[in-house]
Amino acid sequence: MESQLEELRSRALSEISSASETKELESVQIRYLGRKGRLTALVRGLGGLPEKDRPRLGRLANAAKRSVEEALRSRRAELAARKGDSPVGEGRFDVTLPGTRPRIGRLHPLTRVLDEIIEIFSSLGFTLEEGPEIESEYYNFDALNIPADHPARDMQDTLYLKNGLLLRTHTSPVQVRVMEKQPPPVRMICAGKVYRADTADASHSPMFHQIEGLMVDRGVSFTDLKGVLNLFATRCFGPRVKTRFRASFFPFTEPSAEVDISCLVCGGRGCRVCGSSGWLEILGAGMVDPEVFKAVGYDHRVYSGYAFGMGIERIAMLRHGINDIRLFFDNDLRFLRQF
Ligand code: 2NL
Repeated sequence: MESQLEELRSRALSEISSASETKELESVQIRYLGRKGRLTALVRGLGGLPEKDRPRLGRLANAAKRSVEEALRSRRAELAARKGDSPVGEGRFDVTLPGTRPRIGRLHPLTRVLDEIIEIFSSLGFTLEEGPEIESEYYNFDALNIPADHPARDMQDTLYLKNGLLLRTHTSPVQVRVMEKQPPPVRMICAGKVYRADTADASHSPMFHQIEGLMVDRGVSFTDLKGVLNLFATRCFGPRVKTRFRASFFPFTEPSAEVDISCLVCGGRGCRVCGSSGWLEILGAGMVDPEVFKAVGYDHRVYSGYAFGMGIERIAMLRHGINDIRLFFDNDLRFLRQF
């Protein structure tokens, strides 16, 4: 009996220490300590022994049970710690390992270019103004001297809403609203989203961003416009950049110009990016048409002014060599993380 007990105990212990899963431990427990377990059966068998042997063998049997129970407990703890499913068990984590660095967000490339342009004009005394993205035909077209039959008003170009409202196609209505509200002098810029009925492709997006500027006072001339835009071009694209003013037409300015900078890629010699012309168009500008002043109640015989407008995506694409406007709106982190 004694040797049987010792044999069961040592077998149980060796099975416990070689168990590599908690499940195995459970089956060992059942096999030895369960209702029909071997150790349990042996203890039950004590009843049939002679009276004088019972106390001693009873103590031995209980000691064997306790040592098996204790071995099960400690092996369970070991396995749990190794699996890492114990809350704070040994070996759960190595505090000396380097941590995972949290990813830090950043500003969108359009926000960065926009902030920079705003800073350039703020430093020249221009205020930053805002206005609604949902506009009336009056502020978006009529007040800007855009005729009723102008192609820009077509359903194909403008996104119309109910009740004669529309999504602004440029930020100019903001300037009209500011002029209506306050007398000259005005020296302002406005920036924001504008909308066109365009299908997205590499160079079109139904929503994009514009920044416009307006200066109105007595004696404002085209020379003032050239000075401010030349300064803008060098601050935005670097001190070596040259500008070129080409005659153009807008219904709301007269005279009007389109402004080019010397190609950022080839420096003006001609390359693929500038289409071998050596020049890149960056904005449109001109002297505010007297018809616009009439609409807002400014006396065009006393005041003159200049205005300009540019697409922020276009500026950002030129600066960073980006060839598809849709990249700005895909929110693909592989793109955004490069800025
Ligand atoms: C372009 C050209 C331009 C203006 C915008 C303007 C606004 C008022 C009066 C007169 Cl209230 N003009 N804005 C003038 C010339 C050009 O934008 O190519 N934009 C992307």
